[in-house]
Amino acid sequence: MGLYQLFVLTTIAASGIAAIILSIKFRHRLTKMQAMVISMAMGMNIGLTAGVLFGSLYQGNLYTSTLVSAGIGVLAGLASGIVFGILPSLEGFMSGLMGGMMGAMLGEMVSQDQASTLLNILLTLTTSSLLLYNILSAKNPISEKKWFLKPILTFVLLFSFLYFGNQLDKSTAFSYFNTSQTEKRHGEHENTNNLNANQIVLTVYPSKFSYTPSEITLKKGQEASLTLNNLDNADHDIEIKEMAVKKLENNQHANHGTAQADFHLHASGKSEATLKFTPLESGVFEFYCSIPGHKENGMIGTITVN
Ligand SMILES: [Cu+2]
Repeated sequence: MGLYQLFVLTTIAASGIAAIILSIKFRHRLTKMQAMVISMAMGMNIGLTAGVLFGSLYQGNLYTSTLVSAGIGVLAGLASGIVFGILPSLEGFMSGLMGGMMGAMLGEMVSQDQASTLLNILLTLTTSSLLLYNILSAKNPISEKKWFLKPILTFVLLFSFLYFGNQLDKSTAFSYFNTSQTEKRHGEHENTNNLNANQIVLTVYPSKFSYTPSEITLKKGQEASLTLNNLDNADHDIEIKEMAVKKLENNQHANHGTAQADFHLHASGKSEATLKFTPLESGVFEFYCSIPGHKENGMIGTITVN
């Protein structure tokens, strides 16, 4: 986990704790309806933020990120609503559940860069939601003393805090591990170009959402070996629909594609997989990654069979 991810996690934890303290402090000054709005805002925003964070950290493992984020969202919603009674608690619970689930899906499907941008927006929403306690409980916020200074000061403080967080290292989880493994694999493939022309290695670099190279050429009727060298933390695959091939050798990961796919090669995070096959018809075929969101992010290429 990078410093930025830790910053996001710490900020949502602090926001959750602040919500508990503020709920206790304001419990006699807010109506049930106002408390419901606040617990919904806290549950939803913290759930969404945690979701995008864990969805992007555990890319390829939506099950784990959904469970973790929904759990965090539910806790945050419950914690902010509990002192106000059953309705605000329920509202917080359901909003946290929904925020966590939706956030995890979002984090799973966007690239790391897009996730950082979304996290900045969601963190702003989360921390700003804490101001609802003051705003909703005030009899008439505009007529209070220093009504101008307070929001400006709050804005400057909040902005500086989030700006500082945004400068932190955004490299993703686990990048400090598995380095030796990656280097070893890198070495293995350094001379691929000098090998048999039909031994093709497609590399996926960390967080890049693309194949290198993305255009390959094969000879019809000649056996080819295609290796997916996945250096990313997330799972990736190569899927081709409607290309007639004869498969000569499947490795254990290679054959769990969708029913319509004629070609499917899957490589889990930080691993590689190879499939040997013979193309049986000529033409230009599109290949892509079948993991949700990856094709849309640019994991696409073409195979030309002559
Ligand atoms: Cu992929």
